[in-house]
Amino acid sequence: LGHEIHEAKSALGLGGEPFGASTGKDWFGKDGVRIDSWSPVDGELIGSVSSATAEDYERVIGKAQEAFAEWRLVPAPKRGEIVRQIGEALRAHKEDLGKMVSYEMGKSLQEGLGEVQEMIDIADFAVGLSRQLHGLTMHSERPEHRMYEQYHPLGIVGIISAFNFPVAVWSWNSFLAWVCGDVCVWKPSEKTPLVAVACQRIVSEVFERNGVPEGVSCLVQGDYAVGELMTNDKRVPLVSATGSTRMGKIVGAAVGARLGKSLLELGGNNAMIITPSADLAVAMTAGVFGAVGTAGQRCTSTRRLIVHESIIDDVKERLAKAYGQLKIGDPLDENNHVGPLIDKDAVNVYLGALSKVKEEGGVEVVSGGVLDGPGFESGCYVKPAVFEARNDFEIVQTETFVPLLYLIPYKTLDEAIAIQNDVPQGLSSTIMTNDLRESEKFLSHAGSDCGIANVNIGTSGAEIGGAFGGEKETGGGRESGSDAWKVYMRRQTNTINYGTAVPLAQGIKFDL
Ligand code: UN1
Repeated sequence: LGHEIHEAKSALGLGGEPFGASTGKDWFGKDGVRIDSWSPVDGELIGSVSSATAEDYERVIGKAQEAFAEWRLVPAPKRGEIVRQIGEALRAHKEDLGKMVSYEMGKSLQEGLGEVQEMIDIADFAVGLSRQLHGLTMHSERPEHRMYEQYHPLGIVGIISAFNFPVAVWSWNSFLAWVCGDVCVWKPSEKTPLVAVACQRIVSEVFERNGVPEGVSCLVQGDYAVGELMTNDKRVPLVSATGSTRMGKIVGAAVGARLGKSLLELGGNNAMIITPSADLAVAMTAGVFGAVGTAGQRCTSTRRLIVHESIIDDVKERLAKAYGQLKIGDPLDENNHVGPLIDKDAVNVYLGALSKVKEEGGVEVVSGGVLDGPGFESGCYVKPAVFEARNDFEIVQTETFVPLLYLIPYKTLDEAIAIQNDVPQGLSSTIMTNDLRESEKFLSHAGSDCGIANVNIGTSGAEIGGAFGGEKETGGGRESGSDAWKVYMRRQTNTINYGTAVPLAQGIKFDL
């Protein structure tokens, strides 16, 4: 493992000391507090960066402002061509970057590679989009007048990303923002600073080769304090933040106080309804992957199974059997299904949740626990657990970012939908059914209240082509596919008079 990681690190240019801030090929900021990156896989120190200081941040914003003045003048399809080359560079680095994501964050190698694939896919999507930043035209009510709308670049986009998708979430934002003509300042999670350095190096090389100005892609390392510089900064018209609802409320309030725009992707409490007509083999594969994949650390992870009472015993048996077959261990070993949690703090959160669900009256279906011994030296490996619970338990209402699944019985579909919706969050949801009436009701305006509602597939694993995001405490933002690009641009309505008279709207007369 040591050797492979060493090779990936040097291929990604992570050999030297990466400083705390970058505006492209220019790296600086070595005076801030040191951030060490420890791998949850084996507990080894991977490397360190410095936090960007307020001075570093100012230097970054200065460069970003200068860069924006130039970048917005580059025709959108030409900007798309640069993003196309970034996609190519990511293809070339897919193995190494995927491996580093897996090693620094702890997700399985397959998922690490999948995350880089999502970046490649969004690059392709952005290239097409660069020729389709359409506005509408409309008919003016006045003679010899033309009316239309256009989308202009917005300026500096601040991106605050989380540890669980340490590179893909940045790409969903930045690749779209770049074709839209914006420049980006990225504050990655302080738990995964090195894969961010790798990405910044990859894009900087492409930018440099194409003569793109320094400052179109910027990186500032650090914790919430660096994020705060951005959220309070009027020079940053849009802040896109992914993370906990707690964080999102702070970011949303700060950006809102200066009437800036925020795009929030916050917690989920995603449920799968399993009806009597469900194909249980499909439901089990989708449900178990949703609950234990990425060790339960996706915002789309399945946290609740809402199961019809007539099949709940069957589901329990199948779950116990499936969980019994899970292999937990080194995520870089393709035989394992479940890797470690991100760090020991997360392990404590997991333990706290286990005691809390028991205290509230949850009944154990599959028991949990922390693993120790050879292979588990990092102390971050835990057993995915399942409890029968009630939806109104405090712990069930909370997003706990660990592989802990709650089973909740129901009698009628209306009750199941009410349970599904009765949580503060509204990200992803799904129903397992072969009954058309049930699936249509679930997808109707009286059905799921989430930003994502599926039938016969899991809650996690959304494709980049759709708009991604959710309602209620999930924050309301949409990113990635569909028309999510519009948030990265400012809309302008234009009316042009090509006649010689000045007819007023609404039929008003004003003669001089
Ligand atoms: C996240 O967990 O922050 O749907 C995003 C999925 C991924 C995205 C998850 N495509 O699981």
